[in-house]
Amino acid sequence: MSLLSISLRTSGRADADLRDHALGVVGFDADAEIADRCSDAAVLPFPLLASSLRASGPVCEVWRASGSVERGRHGAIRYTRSEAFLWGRLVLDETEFADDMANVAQAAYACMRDFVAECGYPHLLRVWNYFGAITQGEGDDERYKQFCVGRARSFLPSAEGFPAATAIGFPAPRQRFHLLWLAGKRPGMPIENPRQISAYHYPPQYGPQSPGFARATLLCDHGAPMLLISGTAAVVGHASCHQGDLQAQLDETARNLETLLETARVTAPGLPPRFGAGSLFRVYLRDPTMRAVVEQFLSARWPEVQWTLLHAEVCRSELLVEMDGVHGVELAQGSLQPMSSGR
Ligand code: 3EB
Repeated sequence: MSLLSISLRTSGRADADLRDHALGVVGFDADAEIADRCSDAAVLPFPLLASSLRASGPVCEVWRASGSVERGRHGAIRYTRSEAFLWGRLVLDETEFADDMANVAQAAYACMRDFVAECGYPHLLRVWNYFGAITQGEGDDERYKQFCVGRARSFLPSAEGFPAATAIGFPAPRQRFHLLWLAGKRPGMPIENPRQISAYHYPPQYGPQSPGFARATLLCDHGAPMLLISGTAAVVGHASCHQGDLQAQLDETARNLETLLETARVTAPGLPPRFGAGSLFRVYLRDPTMRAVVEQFLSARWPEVQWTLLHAEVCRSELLVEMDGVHGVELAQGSLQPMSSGR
């Protein structure tokens, strides 16, 4: 049994039970319902374009850990912890940092780094970075590049390496900076993709500071193996491919994801060989009018996968789509059942 289970559900099904058992709940857009039912839910301001649930209303991801959980606050951080994992988040107002993205990232990462060390979950496994206007600014002043600079000031790789990560822009011009993470008492194992140069080795044309993340984190001493997959796009080597061609970028992204899974299975043959019911993806799409193309792609390539499709901006302006997610998710009875009593 894996110690984490993750599922997608309509917000209406996420009831008060979540308060006691969920490690993290992630809602999208202005999901008043989930915010109301579960005051600890992280609601990310990405418009939800569609989901594998084909529900008309809002949906949320529910991350559950085995055993009981405890919630708390530490300064600006809100966290939930279980025996093995710490789920945390932090939202900073950019105006308090003179709108300097490097300073925002530096402050957020210092906070996260100190907190996970202090509270005994020193191994960062997965990090999500979300902020507005991600490609705004010229040359090395571009906000994503400045984010990489600030992150690196507060964050060195640990003995095992970098965590898996996502850095994606809200489609609105400027929002607060959201940092979310999963940390563990025990380390995960970073996995790289042989089709791609490691991001931390990207050449300087992508910014003065190469991005500090691994392509995935493999959890294998936590029960059944699980793969936490970083934001993945149509990048081969270090170059963006298929400019202006969404279908080709989707294909290339899928090849990257499948190669990553193949690579992880060398170490963890117990991971299911294909993306399917035990996989959950977030798909970030730059142009919301193209959503049908993505929906069609997902249902043809991975009909069983659970997904949300979000309107968002990828950190290189030529990239039209990016995906991240988890694979090897527990499909025990219960994770497929609604949490409230009635169906
Ligand atoms: C890429 O492959 C796309 O800076 O944390 C993906 C995942 C990307 C994480 C990050 C950036 C980050 O380089 C961009």
